[in-house]
Amino acid sequence: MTGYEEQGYLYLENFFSEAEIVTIEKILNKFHEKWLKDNASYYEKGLLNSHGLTSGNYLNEEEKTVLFQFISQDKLQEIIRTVFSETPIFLNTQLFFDPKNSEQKNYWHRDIQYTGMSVEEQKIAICNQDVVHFRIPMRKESGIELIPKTHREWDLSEEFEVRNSLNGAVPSDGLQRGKVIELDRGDVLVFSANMIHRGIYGQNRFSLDVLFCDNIPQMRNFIDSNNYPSKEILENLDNTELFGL
Ligand SMILES: O=C(O)CCC(=O)C(=O)O
Repeated sequence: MTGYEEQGYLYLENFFSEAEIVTIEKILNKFHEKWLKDNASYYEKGLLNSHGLTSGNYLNEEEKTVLFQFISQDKLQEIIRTVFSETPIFLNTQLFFDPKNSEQKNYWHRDIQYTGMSVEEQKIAICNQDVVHFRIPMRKESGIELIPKTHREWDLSEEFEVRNSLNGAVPSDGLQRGKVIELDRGDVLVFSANMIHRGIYGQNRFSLDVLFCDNIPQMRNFIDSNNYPSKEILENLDNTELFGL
């Protein structure tokens, strides 16, 4: 399980058993059904993810406990220890699905480009802070296309133009250094949100992303404590330092 620091991602095939996936799948389905009902207009307009599965009232305490037990389980801790040099902190959960319109284009980006930091600040920040996605697909999907090593390295000019729509480029243009990682049920893709990446839509994808980040003040500002486990739920979890705000 090595290579994250150099490449910016780890692909672990067949990491979860069918039984482990089934346990969370029914909870994710329930959340998604309720979310779709309440967010139909956003879905119509092109939204392709939801977040905050562990906050709000779509799931009950028991379901949230199961999700948190999944998130904080020892098996994932092993990956976390190889990815982060110090214990990170839980950030949030997301669900990724296909856009309603199958013609909708995907978009290359770094998550950090949406934080309001200047480009110069972003160049520095990718070298000393990280948000890491653990993508856990419920179905076979076309996965994520990413540019290895860009979690710590800045763009080539072509890449910068594409993700920022400059000089006639658009964010869905192909990029030469892109590497597609296809995923199947049971696999995990761990990747840095610092990287230049895009989702590949299709195959009715349905993936849970669990996000962790460095436990540093700049990152803690992005944490919404509503997503965190209650005192009662915490008593049923191991590795509670992940939730130690
Ligand atoms: O899967 C997708 O559509 C995009 C994923 C992504 O960009 C992200 O997780 O930051």
